[in-house]
Amino acid sequence: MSAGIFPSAAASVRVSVDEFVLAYRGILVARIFEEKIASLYRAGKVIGGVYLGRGQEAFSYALAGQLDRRLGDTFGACIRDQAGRTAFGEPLLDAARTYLGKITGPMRGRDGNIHRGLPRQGMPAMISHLGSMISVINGTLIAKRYRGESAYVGGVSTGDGQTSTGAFHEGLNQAAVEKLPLVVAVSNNQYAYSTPIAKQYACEDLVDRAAGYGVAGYSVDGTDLMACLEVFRTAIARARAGEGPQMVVGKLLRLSGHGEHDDASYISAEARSGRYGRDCVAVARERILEDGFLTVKELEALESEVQGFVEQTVAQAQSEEDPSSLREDWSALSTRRLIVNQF
Ligand SMILES: Cc1ncc(C[n+]2csc(CCOP(=O)(O)OP(=O)(O)O)c2C)c(N)n1
Ligand SMILES: [Mg+2]
Repeated sequence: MSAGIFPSAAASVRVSVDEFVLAYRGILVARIFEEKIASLYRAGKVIGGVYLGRGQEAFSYALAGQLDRRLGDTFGACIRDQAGRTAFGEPLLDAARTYLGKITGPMRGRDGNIHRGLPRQGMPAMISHLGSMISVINGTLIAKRYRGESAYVGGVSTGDGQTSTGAFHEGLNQAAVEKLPLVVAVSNNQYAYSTPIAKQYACEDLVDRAAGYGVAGYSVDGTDLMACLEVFRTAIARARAGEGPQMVVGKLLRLSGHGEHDDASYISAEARSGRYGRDCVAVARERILEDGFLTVKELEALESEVQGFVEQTVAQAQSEEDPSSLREDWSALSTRRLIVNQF
């Protein structure tokens, strides 16, 4: 299970059977949806890159699915957070429309993959520059503080590579100094593109860095949905209770290339066959059956409901209108008037 600076706190948290099954459904939606998007990409139907969260769904869901928009929580997603985005409340149809470049999508066909957001609902659009989302989420928290709001938490998703950027350091240090209710998730998937962690940092475990910032640190097996749910529940509760920033490092493996254009041939056989190379969806499924959370029949019914939901969502997006170059003005806002006047 989870271990770190507060192992006993995580151990005292209880996740109910219903919550676990709901979480399994959440990670399955993301997995099936992304498999579908990957096959559409290979069929040439997706313009732009496709970056999957395969193997990271449990860790992603466990943070974003336990934040609470009704309390004013905010979430800064990263590239492998399909599970977290959906769990936080982004309609799956928004994601399908974005990948397919549809005019009906939140980006109106301007972006083909992951820079969408729902800022009014607490999910700012993702910034590509690694580490920068921490400052953005800090900003949402400081704004809430100025407005006199209380009980809100900000979650932000990062990766191992991002922990070495200046933006990550500045953002986490600011959150610590300001004692912001921030939960930083670090998906340590053992690679930043093709760079292995041995070439990224010299400390034994990334969680060791938390102490340097003066923030609480937790380390968790990111392939274990139950452990992830428990550790994030603890971290979120502590942040909400005024105990300052929390940093959770999940050990896992990216079970795909950096993007679908990358065959990931550089990932070592040792990493693939190790404990953290396990597939979190398969591990959660096994847990459901082993602990009798659902019968085989109930589980299969849930899985076919999810399959149908994803297929229906993607089919709807596929049937919708593509943007028209004659009607759409895609110029930068600053030059829009100029272009419009030319017509
Ligand atoms: C500041 C910055 N440098 C480089 C990049 C290019 N880039 C995009 S994703 C990526 C790898 C990120 O690695 P990690 O944080 O471990 O996340 P992962 O892709 O493994 O999920 C890089 C180098 C970037 N977007 N921003
Ligand atoms: Mg990585």
